[in-house]
Amino acid sequence: MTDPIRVAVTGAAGNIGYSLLFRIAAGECFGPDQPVILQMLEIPPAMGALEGVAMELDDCAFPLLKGLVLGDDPEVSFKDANQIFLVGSKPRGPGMERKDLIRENGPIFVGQGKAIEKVAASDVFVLTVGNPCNTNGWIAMNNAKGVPRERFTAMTRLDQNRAVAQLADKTGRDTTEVSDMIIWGNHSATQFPDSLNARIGSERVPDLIDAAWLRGEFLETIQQRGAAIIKARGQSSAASAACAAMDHVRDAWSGTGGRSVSMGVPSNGAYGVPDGIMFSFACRCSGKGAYEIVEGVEFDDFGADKFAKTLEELKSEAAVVQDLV
Ligand code: NAX
Repeated sequence: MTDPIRVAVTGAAGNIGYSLLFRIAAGECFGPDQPVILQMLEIPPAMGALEGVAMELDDCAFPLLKGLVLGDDPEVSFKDANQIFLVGSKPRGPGMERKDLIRENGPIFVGQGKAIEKVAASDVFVLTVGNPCNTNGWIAMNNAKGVPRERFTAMTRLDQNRAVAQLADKTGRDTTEVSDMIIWGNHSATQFPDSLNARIGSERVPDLIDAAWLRGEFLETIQQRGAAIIKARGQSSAASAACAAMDHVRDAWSGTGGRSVSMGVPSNGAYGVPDGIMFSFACRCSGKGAYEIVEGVEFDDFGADKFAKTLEELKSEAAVVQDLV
């Protein structure tokens, strides 16, 4: 049998962790032939809950699960890790503004970035889910300068999946027929879900759905979907977030062929996004965490304006935590 890979998950006793860990252990992320060792990080007050999660993982007797490591020290949890899901972070408290959340959570990703550089495997691939995920991923990346920066990414796949589902629903088509539905920029309300360049089967979305809906209701639904789930469920998206995290990592590890997917990745200057900013682009993955940013996508004036706004927001988030990188 293949050697196990080490998969670290932070915030492992949280809601997303609870959905994510069992699916990874079942082989849904790395395939049915790839054994895994799960290395779970929590903060001291949550260690009791983490013990409970570990007991449940044991109780599943997963054939692919070859070990569990529990801890509150990133240098233990990230030791020799090939894949790291940075999920753990503090939720936004009452009356807290986005910039307060950035300042509150930023330091977590300083320490975790340093630990990744120090102890993770040389092929480590990192997905940041904890919000604000683009900026948190950017902080971790900048505190791990010994790790190739392309190995740090942030999650906008949930937004992409939401957009795909909305387009399929609107046209009565199957979700599998929707392609090139890319989220550009920040995982926040300024994100730009670009339906103009999306396709359903061989047809362009703007040829199938009227522009007013695409620019209005569709855009708003995707941008505000997270808030709508909180309102309905009383808790933020967890199972769908875990599903998207697995989609992101599965694609990065296995490759997407010619398919484009949305990933927050450090800019290489493409589309005029300043070098290093953790921006969601259209990416094609070639496996083992390698990917390229798809060049040459064109936007109309509406799209260019949305693109500029989400870029501005990311620049201003970076300015708030400049001292941390
Ligand atoms: P929970 O509050 O249920 O769980 C978070 C867990 O992280 C807790 O168990 C907490 O003890 C732990 N934690 C806090 N600080 C930590 C640290 N320094 N090291 C390790 N663990 C730590 O939140 P959950 O619903 O699981 O969401 C986790 C994060 O995902 C949040 O920041 C949330 O905003 C973000 N999300 C990101 C999404 C995305 O698309 N990028 C969508 C879903 C979600 O909103």
